Amino acid sequence: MEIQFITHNSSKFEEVSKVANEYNLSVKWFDHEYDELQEDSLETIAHKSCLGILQVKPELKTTHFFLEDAGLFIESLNGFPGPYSAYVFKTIGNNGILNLMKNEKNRNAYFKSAIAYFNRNTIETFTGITKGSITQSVIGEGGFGFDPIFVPEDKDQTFAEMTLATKNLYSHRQKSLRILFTSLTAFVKQ
Ligand code: ITT
Repeated sequence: MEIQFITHNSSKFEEVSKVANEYNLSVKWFDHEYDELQEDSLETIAHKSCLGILQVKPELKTTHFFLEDAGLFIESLNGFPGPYSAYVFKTIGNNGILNLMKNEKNRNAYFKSAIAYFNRNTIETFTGITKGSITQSVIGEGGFGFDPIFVPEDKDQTFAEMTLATKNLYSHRQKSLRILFTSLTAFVKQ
C-alpha cells in the first residue's frame, strides 16, 4: 500500500520517513503547500486541511495520504502560539518568543502534533504531545522551527541539539505517527 505524506517541510518528511521505516512502511513525500484555516484546535485544522486538499486535488480521492499540523503551547502565555504557531514563527520567530517570556519563571510548554489520515474513504485524526520547557536563549543548529528553544521533559538538550534519531525518540510527531502506523500495520496483518 502506498501512503503519501503531504507537507512543504522537508525536515518533517525526514522525521516521518525514519519512523515509517521502523514499521516497514514506505511513505512518499508529496510536496505541496496548502492553506491552513485558522481554528482553535490542531485536529480541526488538520481535518479541514485534508478536506481542502481533496477539493483542489481530486485525484487524491483514490489514494491513502496524511498531513500533520503541529504547534507549540506555552503555559505562561495561555497556550500561545498554539494553532497560530506557523504565523508566529514566520513573524517574530524564536527570539520573539524569548522576548515575550523575558523575566518569566514558568517556562513550561508542550508540543502537539495532529495527523489527519485519509484512507480513500474517511479522515481519521491522531495526536501526540511532548511536554518540556522553553530555554532562555536559542540553542542548537539542528531540527527546524522552535526546536532551538524547546527542551523535552527530563532531558538537558534542546530538540535542535539532538540528532534526528534522538528527536524521534521524544517528539510529539513520533507519538502521533506511531499510533497511525500501529493501526496501519495491524490492519495489514489481519
Ligand atoms: P507543513 O507544510 O507540513 O504545514 P509547516 O512547517 O508549516 O509544514 P506546521 O504548520 O505543522 O508545519 O507547523 C507550525 C509551526 O510550528 C511551524 O512554524 C513549524 O516550524 C513549527 N513546528 C512544527 N513542528 C515542529 C517541531 O517538531 N519542532 C519545532 N518546531 C515545529
